[in-house]
Amino acid sequence: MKYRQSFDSPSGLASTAHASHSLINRNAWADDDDINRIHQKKTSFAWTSFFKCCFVGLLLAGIGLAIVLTFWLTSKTTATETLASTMGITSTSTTSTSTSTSTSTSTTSTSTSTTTTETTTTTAATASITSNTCTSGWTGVTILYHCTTCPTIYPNAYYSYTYVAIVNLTRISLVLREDVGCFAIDNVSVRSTAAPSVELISNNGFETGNLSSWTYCNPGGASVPGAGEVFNSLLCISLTLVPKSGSYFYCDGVVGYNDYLSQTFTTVIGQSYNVSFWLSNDAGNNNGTSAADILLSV
Ligand SMILES: [Ca+2]
Repeated sequence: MKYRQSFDSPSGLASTAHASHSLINRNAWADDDDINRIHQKKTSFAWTSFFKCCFVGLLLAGIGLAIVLTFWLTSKTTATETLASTMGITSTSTTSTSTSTSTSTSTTSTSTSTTTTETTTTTAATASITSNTCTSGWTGVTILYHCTTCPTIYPNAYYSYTYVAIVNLTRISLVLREDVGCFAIDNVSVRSTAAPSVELISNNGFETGNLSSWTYCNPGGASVPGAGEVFNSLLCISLTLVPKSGSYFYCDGVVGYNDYLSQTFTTVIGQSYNVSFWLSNDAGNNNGTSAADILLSV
């Protein structure tokens, strides 16, 4: 339509030329618009790309941060668990040590209480004893310790008594029989309560190695009479009988009859005395073939 009007008249040509110029201008404008639109599109595309890149970058940074946080939290949790585990092991070890100590203390206490057996008699009663050549003339007999079918006494047991003197010269006697094994006696002691540092019995621990200061009597002619002995002597072989102090003790394994070991000491009438000794027996309960009497007489 535009080309047919340009052949109708010159004015039409001019008009056509003007129109063509306008068209060119329009086309130029149109080109400018296109360029602007292209720029706008490019700019829009650039901003869009920029925002996309930022979004992708932020997304990747977020993922990276999440990974880092995950590793950090995981390692922290692991470290905490390791510490808790270590603390648990330490606590268990301490408890075990405490229990072991307590058991050891308890055992020591039991052993100590078994070692020492103390018997105290405050009232002295008189008794009659078998009359023989050893006991002839004895009166005012007070029996401190007595047993027949005597029990095993191990280790050494401590016996202590209080005695009120009735004369000025008092006798202490160890009357024993042990057909199978042996008795052992050590540290026979008599001390006045008024002067407790003074020992009234001589050779009371048998450390002379013999029976000096003592009177031995064997009325029945029994074999294997008692004697002051060193530990594990040939006369009274034993792995269990031991002196309470020093190297010697009185060992008596007399067979068939009683024998007597006595010593006298000076006393004051009405005065109280502490009488004590350590006794052991390595062959108890052997069917009535053992007996022991520790007694005082005048
Ligand atoms: Ca001794």
